[in-house]
Amino acid sequence: MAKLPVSVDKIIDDFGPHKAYAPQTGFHGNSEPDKLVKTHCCYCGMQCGIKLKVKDNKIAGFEPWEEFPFNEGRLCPKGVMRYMQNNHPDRILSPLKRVEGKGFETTDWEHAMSKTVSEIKRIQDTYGKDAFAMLSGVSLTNEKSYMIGKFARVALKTANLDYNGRLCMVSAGGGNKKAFGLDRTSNSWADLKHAEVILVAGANISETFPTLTHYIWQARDNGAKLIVVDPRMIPLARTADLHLPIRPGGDSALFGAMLKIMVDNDWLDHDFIDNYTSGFQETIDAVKDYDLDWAEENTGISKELIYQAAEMWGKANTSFLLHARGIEHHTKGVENVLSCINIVLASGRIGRPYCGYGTITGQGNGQGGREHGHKCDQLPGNRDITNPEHRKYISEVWGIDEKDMPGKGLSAYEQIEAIHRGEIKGMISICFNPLVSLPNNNFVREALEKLEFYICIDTFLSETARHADIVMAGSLHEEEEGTVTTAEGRVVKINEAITPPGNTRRDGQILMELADRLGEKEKFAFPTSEDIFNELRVASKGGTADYYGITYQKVVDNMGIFWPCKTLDHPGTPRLWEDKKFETPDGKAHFNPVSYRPASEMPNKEYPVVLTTGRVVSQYLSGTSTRRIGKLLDQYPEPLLEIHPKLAFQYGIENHDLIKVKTRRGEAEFPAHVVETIREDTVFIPYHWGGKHSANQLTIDSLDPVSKIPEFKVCACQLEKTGKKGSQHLTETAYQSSL
Ligand SMILES: Nc1nc2c(c(=O)[nH]1)N[C@H]1C(S)=C(S)[C@@H](COP(=O)(O)OP(=O)(O)OC[C@H]3O[C@@H](n4cnc5c(=O)[nH]c(N)nc54)[C@H](O)[C@@H]3O)O[C@H]1N2
Ligand SMILES: Nc1nc2c(c(=O)[nH]1)N[C@H]1C(S)=C(S)[C@@H](COP(=O)(O)OP(=O)(O)OC[C@H]3O[C@@H](n4cnc5c(=O)[nH]c(N)nc54)[C@H](O)[C@@H]3O)O[C@H]1N2
Ligand code: SF4
Ligand SMILES: [Mo]
Repeated sequence: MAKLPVSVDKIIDDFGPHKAYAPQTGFHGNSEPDKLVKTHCCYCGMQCGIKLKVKDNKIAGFEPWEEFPFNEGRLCPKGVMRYMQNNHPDRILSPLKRVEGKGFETTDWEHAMSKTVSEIKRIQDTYGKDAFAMLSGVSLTNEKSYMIGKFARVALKTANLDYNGRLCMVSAGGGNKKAFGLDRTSNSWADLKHAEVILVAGANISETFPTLTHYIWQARDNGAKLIVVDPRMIPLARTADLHLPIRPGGDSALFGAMLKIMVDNDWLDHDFIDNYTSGFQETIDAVKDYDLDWAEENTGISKELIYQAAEMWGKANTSFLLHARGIEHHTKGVENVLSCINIVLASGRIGRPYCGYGTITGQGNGQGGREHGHKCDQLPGNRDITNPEHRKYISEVWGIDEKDMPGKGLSAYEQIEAIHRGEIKGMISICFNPLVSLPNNNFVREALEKLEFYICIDTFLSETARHADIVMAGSLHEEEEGTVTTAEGRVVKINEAITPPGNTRRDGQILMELADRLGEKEKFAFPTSEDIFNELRVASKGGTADYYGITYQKVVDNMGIFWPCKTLDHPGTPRLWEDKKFETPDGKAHFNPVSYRPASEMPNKEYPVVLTTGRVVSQYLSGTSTRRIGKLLDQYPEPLLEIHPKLAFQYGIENHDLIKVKTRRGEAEFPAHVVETIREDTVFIPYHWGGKHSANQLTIDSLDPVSKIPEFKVCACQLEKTGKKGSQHLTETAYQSSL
């Protein structure tokens, strides 16, 4: 059933060209609101508290929520603009159906639902249950994440459910589970303020978690030393004591070398290592040859800096190590994480005041969303779908026979490969824009067009939604009640500020109706979000991510509760492992030997430059929301190629010249941004744009063997100057580039 591609001109005719939107003056909330709703920002994992101003069932502005303990009213550029997505003229206000070769027409819910269910049944009857796959996302609440896990296994009865955290937190999750048996940052951010040394690896905190920067500044005021490991001199690095400008892909070599220096100088906590850890000897054996010459060669950092970093870290009394996607988006993402954990365990500085370690979770509910069972290998409470006891417990909670519980499914990118192989024929996605965010996205586009039937639940007609047969008009964060878990492990309450506009529906309602029509009405009869949460509490009970003792009332009364919280009278756990009992089978924290290996694609003569990708402060993920908000777009209208003046000189490139970047997957043009803040052998492109401005046309689709995360942070490229053009020229098209 080959499909004709949707004409993009037709889409623009139907819906009008996208307009970056700024509401009229007066709409910012100058008039008296009908109500102020305390909730949280819809974007990153900080989940800053915010008060939304509601007027006539529309979000009309915001006020700071100063009492909320994490951000105390502070917000970043995205947080203060987020309310503008709510009334955006591009919002999908009704379900849509694709008309072959033409574009989309509005349709009613009856058609959208009945067509979807008949196609699910047709595909599953013809090709088997697993031929229908599901992709979801962790901008969704805990309640929706939990319901999606249950929906895929109980209503769709497919093994093939995965989520966009696969592109985000899975390397950290894999490392944390191996080392600690539990996947959460060890201490709340409050402990950062009094740490003596803070090491930040591959996390551009001032741009990606701006409100967390305040905690680091407070620590600096208290005398903390700061070490930043990043190929770019990111804003945080400009005031750091040490900036280690690592060559992308070199982190496990750096942390291995630091561990060896700590051992050689006996900057170790022997009591902690002997009594509360296992695997130390094998781990130090693995790095015994990592001398400073070897380390300089494999990290691109001078020996002196490496030694100074090891000494600063090794001699500290209290410390906090933070990392994010810079070390995790690699084919050795899990190994990089473990190599960080090794230097934390060797120092013994964990499970104590002002001594912490953690990944900085990216998406709004990146933490909760990775606990409640919408990963392809996971069941609620961070249980394992292949573990017979875990399967039995969750089957009982769900009221199904254990033998009907599907097994482990394919991860996100593996699903795309399975579509190409003809094994997956139909798909439903919610809150995921894979066409912009998966690597090697020309291959992803071909896969989407191969699907016999594809349904997308979204709030905007994303690049991916344009390849759907049915688009269901879902709800924004502010349109459905629930909870999310912030990056520090605090479960907070999302409040419904307005009802979904036009002919849109709450995501939860859409999933429940689909489950009903698939014959599973009773198992999805949740009158309220709180009812879903109460089932989640039971499902998580006894798992490592235990939410049983958390209730909506407790969350509201305390402005958040840190999990684990096992009983109703327990106050929650801001600081883990104070008793030094870890969640591993032997109760010890595990060192893991890590041997450095290079990235899957290293530069060579033909492709001589390293390409790395990431974010800018004013745009969020695949940009569906932030590319539509005028003031955010003005700040950074189109993707620029960051390049060092020396490398630029080699190619005769000047600021704003157009540069063709070519990799083994594809090519694309970007205006040059010549800056001294990047390594001379590396270029950087932000990935928030689609179509011909998408960085992911270039990235490599090799995956970490354990976590299956793609190697977004390293591949090899060629550069060619193609024109001398001002960047302004591209602005209009960059916004509309949504093929
Ligand atoms: N403004 C904004 N904020 C966001 C988001 C957004 O899209 N926009 N997204 C949210 C989400 S989901 C996430 S996951 C987080 C991501 O937050 P971060 O991980 O901080 O963001 P990135 O820009 O992907 O990567 C961070 C840094 O890694 C560096 N880097 C690249 N390669 C390497 C390497 O090999 N080693 C090391 N040590 N560093 C390297 C890059 O130069 C970059 O500065 O941000 C969250 N916050
Ligand atoms: N090259 C490169 N690629 C990357 C990265 C990188 O650093 N470099 N980073 C990766 C990372 S860390 C991440 S997290 C991924 C993110 O990748 P995606 O998950 O694809 O990005 P989002 O933009 O969050 O896509 C979410 C979609 O859901 C919609 N949406 C948002 N909220 C809701 C909601 O409440 N309900 C419904 N129904 N829909 C909603 C949005 O409109 C959007 O279309 O990208 C990854 N891709
Ligand atoms: S730091 Fe994150 S949660 Fe806070 S306002 Fe900015 S985007 Fe929103
Ligand atoms: Mo992410």
